[in-house]
Amino acid sequence: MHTISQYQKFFKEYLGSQTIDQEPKNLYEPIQYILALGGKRMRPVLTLMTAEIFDTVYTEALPAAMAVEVFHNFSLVHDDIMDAAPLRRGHETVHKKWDLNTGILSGDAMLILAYQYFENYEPVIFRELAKVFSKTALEVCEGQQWDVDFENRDDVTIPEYLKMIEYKTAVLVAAAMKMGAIIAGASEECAIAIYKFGLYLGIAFQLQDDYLDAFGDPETFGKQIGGDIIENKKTYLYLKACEFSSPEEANQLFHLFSVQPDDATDKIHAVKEIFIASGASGATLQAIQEYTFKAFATLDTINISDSKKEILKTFGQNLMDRKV
Ligand code: DMA
Ligand code: MG
Ligand code: MG
Ligand code: MG
Repeated sequence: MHTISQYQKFFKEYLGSQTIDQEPKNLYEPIQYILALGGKRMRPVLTLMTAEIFDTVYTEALPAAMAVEVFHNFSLVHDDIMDAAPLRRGHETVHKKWDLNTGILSGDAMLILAYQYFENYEPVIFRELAKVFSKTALEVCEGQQWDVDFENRDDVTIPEYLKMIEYKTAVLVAAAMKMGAIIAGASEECAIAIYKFGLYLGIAFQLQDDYLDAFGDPETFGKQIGGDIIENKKTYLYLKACEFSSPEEANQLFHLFSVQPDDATDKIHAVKEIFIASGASGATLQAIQEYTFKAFATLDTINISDSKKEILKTFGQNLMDRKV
């Protein structure tokens, strides 16, 4: 087995070898731009890693890993439009650097491009990968729709929030792993178990994404701190703060989330104070741990060696400790 940084390196090389050199460049330039900016490459690394866990060389999984990453970037470009985000990976978002239409169309082009990578596989595997991909893509779109619908609702519950992040985020993490298992010819039972591991890990990942959106270090985070607060996102932090607050504090929070000031600095500051004072930030950190450990518990049901389980645990542990 390889290390996480080796997988990252393999994937970077593959991505570099796949430069899309096509005319016209109207859409390919923004696609190259967002893909080259990189990020953690968590999802493609999971595809490569899972293929090796089930005893196949990682190179077999490179096209599928690429499909996963290109799809992820489609969802990010659209997400940044939906979230009115100015920054991604420390750089201007695509719709800011170009314009709204370029954002929408280059995102859509990436969705198609992602699918084309499956043509590297023989028909039986192709069909299975395509099936997972379509299901996942539809679920991500559904989850993203809930996310924006929730901005305008004040009765969102924790189970609804968890379902929403399962759809918008966790299903892709899970699918990235399942694709690795499919390529390796793992049993149906193993593919289901690894999917479940990915779902829990993905939920922990999004909980932490929401936490870092408020409490991350602006120097390293690469996105605008407080973006979720500006957009009135009903995150775990917000929902727990409502649950734990006195009626007066909950009212204050409710009021803060019903205004859209030109300068959001004071709003962000006040909301973060409530997140901390109410115990919501602590509860979120605890939930991140809980879901990471739920992921680890599913490993007991998979018939792989202890050293391979350790590799997946290290991966989960690293995610839990991340700052970006
Ligand atoms: C994003 O949730 C989910 C998808 C499917 C891109 P988010 O808006 O919190 O993501 P980010 O913080 O990266 O903008
Ligand atoms: Mg979003
Ligand atoms: Mg966003
Ligand atoms: Mg976020």
